[in-house]
Amino acid sequence: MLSAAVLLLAAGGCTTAATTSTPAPATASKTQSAHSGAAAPSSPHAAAAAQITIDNFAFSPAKLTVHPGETVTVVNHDSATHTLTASPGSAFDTGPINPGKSATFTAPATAGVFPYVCTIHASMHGTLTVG
Ligand SMILES: [Cu+2]
Repeated sequence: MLSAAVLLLAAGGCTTAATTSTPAPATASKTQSAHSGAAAPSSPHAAAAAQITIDNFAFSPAKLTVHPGETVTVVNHDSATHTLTASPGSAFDTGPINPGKSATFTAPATAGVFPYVCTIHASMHGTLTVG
């Protein structure tokens, strides 16, 4: 009994001594909060929003799959004006995007495959898949 108490005390003393070098636990709790702050891995995911770039009179990627109703950003890197227009059909249309500018459109709410073109340059086309 007594020896057990002594052992406990000794153990307690030991632990206390270790804890007295406080910087370790403090750092640990800081690391934890930093962790929970960085525990928003959804932000990098959200940053990977749907985007189509126009470069050298071509859509990139020419085939893109998005979620229904997702916002798609179209960036025009060319020195010419382009559009991204559903064709056939009228599911979406950015209208003219001036050189160096960007525009957004909302993907159709229903799943399907939607070919699109640039109404200014017939050679430019791509496919938006909603699924
Ligand atoms: Cu064009």
